[in-house]
Amino acid sequence: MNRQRKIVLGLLLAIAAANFGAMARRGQSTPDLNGVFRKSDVMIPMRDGVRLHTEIYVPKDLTQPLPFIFERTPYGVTDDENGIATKFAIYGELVRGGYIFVFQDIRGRYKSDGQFVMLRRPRDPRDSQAIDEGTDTYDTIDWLLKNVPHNNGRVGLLGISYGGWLTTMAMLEPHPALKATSEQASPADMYLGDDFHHNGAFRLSYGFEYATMMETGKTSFHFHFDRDDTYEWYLALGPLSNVNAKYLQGSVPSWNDFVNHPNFDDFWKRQAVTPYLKKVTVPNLNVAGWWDQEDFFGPQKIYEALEKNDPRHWNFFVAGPWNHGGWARNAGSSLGKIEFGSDTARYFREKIQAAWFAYWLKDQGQLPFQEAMTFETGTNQWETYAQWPPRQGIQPRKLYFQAGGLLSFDPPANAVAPGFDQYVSDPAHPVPYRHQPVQPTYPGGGWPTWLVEDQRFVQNRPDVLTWQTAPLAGNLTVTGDIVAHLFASTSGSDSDWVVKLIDVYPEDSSLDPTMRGYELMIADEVLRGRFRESFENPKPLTPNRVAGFTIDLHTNDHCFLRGHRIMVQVQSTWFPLIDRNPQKYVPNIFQASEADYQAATQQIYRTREFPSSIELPVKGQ
Ligand code: PG9
Repeated sequence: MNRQRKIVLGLLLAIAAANFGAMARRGQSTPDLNGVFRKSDVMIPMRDGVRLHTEIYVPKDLTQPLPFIFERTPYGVTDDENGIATKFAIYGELVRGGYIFVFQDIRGRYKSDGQFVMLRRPRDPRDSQAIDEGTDTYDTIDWLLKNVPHNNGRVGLLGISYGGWLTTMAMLEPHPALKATSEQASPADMYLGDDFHHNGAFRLSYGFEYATMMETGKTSFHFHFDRDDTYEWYLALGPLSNVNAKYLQGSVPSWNDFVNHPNFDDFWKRQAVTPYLKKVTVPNLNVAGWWDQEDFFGPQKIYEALEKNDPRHWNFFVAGPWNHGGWARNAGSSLGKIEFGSDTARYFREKIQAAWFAYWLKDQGQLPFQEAMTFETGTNQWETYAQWPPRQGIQPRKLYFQAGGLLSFDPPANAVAPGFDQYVSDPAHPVPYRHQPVQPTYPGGGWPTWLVEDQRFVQNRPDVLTWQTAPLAGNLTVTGDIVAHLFASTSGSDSDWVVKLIDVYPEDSSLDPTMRGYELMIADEVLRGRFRESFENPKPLTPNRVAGFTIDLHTNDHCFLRGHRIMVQVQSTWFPLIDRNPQKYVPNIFQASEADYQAATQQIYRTREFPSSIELPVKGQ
């Protein structure tokens, strides 16, 4: 290519890349890339004859063979008014690096042939005829290498959430040309911790709205709620059996699966991806957001599973202050009202993701870090670690619940009567998980930022209990796994326990007035009491008998700053995020009747014998 053409192409790329961020922020389509790429729209045949719709973008004036950046999606490869895939909105930094881009609709979605199956199980590799998302990726890569000229024989695959899961599937039987992957917010286990359930508690609004979105046609569909506040709609719905009786009539396969598999049975175990991840087959960058409202559990568990067999040191972990996919869009300098002091998402895209693919696919530069890199919120700085979660310099310490709503590092001294705090949990008046009105999950609305909403909106409800420390005398950083140990009883025979770890901002006049006293949730989780001993074999709780409940609040990297308080809230409903527990044991909550739902008195103990606490991995003490 002559020098002049090279300069023109370079300029076009630079202008395009510079415009991406601003345009994506304004919700507009990407700059016109017709001058930059030659596009082809093809139907690629898979081994069973099914053809998948694929768009390929080759830089017009390439000077040397280039690697592929490949993304597969169930949400549609749609084009903007210039005929360019809207996917480019998140790829500005990679466009600048010079790659051949490939975007594909997966089986049964949008313009691809075949049948869509929600999180299709991995195939049995002994069955040479069997297909799964991994074989579709394999077959596509094979076709690309043979049919797209000027490729350098290397492929990088990435995707967020469903796309992250598709990426993870491709690692099971990888094509030899697949040289780097980045699973980003991939679900790992839909029963234990991702979109559809957490610890066996059903994620009602997400499960219902996502299943109907994906399984009502080939393109995404949004259920029409006849109320503005979906909290009211779900409450008026009554027992879950009304979903099929009144609305779906058995037509949505995933909903039927929820109903037919209320426990952690083979259905969920075969769908979970972690058991298949026996070794690291491709260099992989796992990416998680601390406030990911959908799949925060997944990337942590995938990293953890792969890490057990990573002899070539190919498994990496990044986490930052993002919601679901927040690293791919915008600057990432804030989330809701929370400020991070720098453009964390842009940093990820430029310094981590772009560097990652350049290293593995083009032999350029260095790896951006050695093992794990996380953004420590509070102090708002990037940190690197030799392992995740780190062990060195970390001391597990327990914060105990005390009388008078206090939390302290001293164990409760004795069984001061009554030795517990209590509330009445009434399924007829469940605690909203976010400010009302609760708009539908997709599109738009408050869903993407609900995890950073100020928790004061429920603090004074009689069915939400609160304990907090005195203002901290110095910074306190938690880096690693946070675990709640509750000792609790219920007057019912089943109960949900929701635990929230909160950073309480000081009433400090130097702060923006809306941030004074702000209650920012740092970690949160629910456990359905029936699964206290086993997710496979639920058991009723014995009414009014104290039992221990261990609730993993997952890893984190957060500094509670001097002057802030640490708070814990406990409640038994979180609606309509989580379906209401009838609080009376029934074998399958999806078949509970209206009459099964009953109020229950809940007691949280804080005595020497039953010392409820939160275990924190405290750094540097
Ligand atoms: N969280 C979404 C999802 C992934 C996989 C299965 C079900 C839902 C997503 O954002 O793609």
